This record gives sequence, C-alpha cells and structure tokens, in this order.
Amino acid sequence: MSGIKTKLIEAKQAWAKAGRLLTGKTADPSVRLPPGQRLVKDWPVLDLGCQPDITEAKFFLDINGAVEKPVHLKLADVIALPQEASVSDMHCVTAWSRYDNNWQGISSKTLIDLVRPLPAARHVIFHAHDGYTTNVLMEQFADDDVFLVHSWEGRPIERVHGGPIRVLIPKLYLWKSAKWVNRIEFTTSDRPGFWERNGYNNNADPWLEERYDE
Ligand SMILES: Nc1nc2c(c(=O)[nH]1)N[C@H]1C(S)=C(S)[C@@H](COP(=O)(O)O)O[C@H]1N2
Ligand SMILES: [Mo]
Repeated sequence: MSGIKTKLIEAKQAWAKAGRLLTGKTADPSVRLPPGQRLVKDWPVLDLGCQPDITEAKFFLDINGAVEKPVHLKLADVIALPQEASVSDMHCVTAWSRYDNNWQGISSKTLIDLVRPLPAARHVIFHAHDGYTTNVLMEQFADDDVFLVHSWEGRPIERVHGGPIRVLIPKLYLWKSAKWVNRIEFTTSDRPGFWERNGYNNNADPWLEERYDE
C-alpha cells in the first residue's frame, strides 16, 4: 500500500493493544453519545497520511462481486442516481463525536437495487484509491442511514474527507466509512479490512464500545 505512514499505523496498533480509551461501559443505542466519546463542533481529519486527489477524470466506482449486475460508474453516473438528504451523527474511535451532520448522496438501498446482490452475498468490502479497505455486514450496509455522500453541510465534501465521494455508515465507528471509495465489493465470506487486520474490532459498534479486537 503506497503513501501510508508506518509510524501512524504503529501508534494506532499500540493504542489497540493497550485498550486505550476503553471505558468498559456499554450503552443503549437510545443514548445519543456512545460511551467514552466527547462532542466536537469541527470535523477532524484522520487517514493513513495520503489524501489522493480524485479528479473527475480519475474517478470511477465499481460495484461488483456477488451481484447479478456489476457496474462501472463514472462520477456523472453516480450523480445521476437518485439523490437524498440525510442527517446523522458521526462517531470516531479516537473518541470524538459530531452530531447532526447534513449529508447529501445516494442511499445504499439505491446501490443495492442497481446491482442486485445475490442471496449468498453476506458481506460488503470497500476499497479506496489510497489502498484502504474496510468490511461490514450486508445488513449494516443496507441500513436506512447508509449513503455514498458527496455533500456535507451544503458543500461538496473536501478532498481531505474523501471527496468527491465517500461512504457514510453512521451507526459504526467512522473507520468503517471509506473515503475516496472506488470499489464496493459484495462477498459471500468476510474479509477483514485494513484496520480490522491491525487490531481494530471487526464489528465496530460505538454503543458496545467495539473499538479493538478482543
Ligand atoms: N480511504 C480511506 N478511508 C478512510 C481512512 C483512510 O485512511 N483511507 N481512514 C478511516 C478512519 S481510521 C477514519 S477515523 C475516518 C476519518 O474520516 P475523516 O478524516 O473524514 O474524519 O476515515 C476512515 N476512512
Ligand atoms: Mo480512525
């Protein structure tokens, strides 16, 4: 994987090993702020230290794997899909949360209708232009608040946050939301992504405080 800062990865792996930020508490999802989180007003930037510049010419999105109808989309094709607005909270494993983010984008349900995953498809793997990968369960992807987003608070999503298009899965820690996504792969078996292989929890539910691997 190119451009990844080894120091940064080692530091985060050490956090995972030490169980840093774990409170040992779990909370009901009706509690808005998950355990161990603190509210922020800004939107911090976190990634592997490489922020690819995805121009319209470089942009592509493949949605394939265990599906009936794989697609290869250009930016204009993605933007031509039905657009929806959504408001949700973000929770990062580094303990910040930000409430009431206004998003615009394409719902995961629209993408599912487009490619028609096979009944055997149980997992979704996201791939990104910087080599990052992350994995979720099919039902986590199919949730009502999951979108491919291109706009935040009425403005295009900035390059540092994964613009022009990133994934948003608000009910999971934000490392599950791939920036600069270029492939959404449906699979029949699970395949842990980048942080999931480096000490982070495979499921990543903030209310269960699933920060790190057991
Ligand atoms: N492509 C890509 N997506 C990524 C990452 C990354 O390094 N590359 N980092 C993840 C992590 S660890 C976090 S916490 C969030 C941060 O998103 P933000 O920088 O927009 O806050 O992006 C996630 N998505
Ligand atoms: Mo992160």
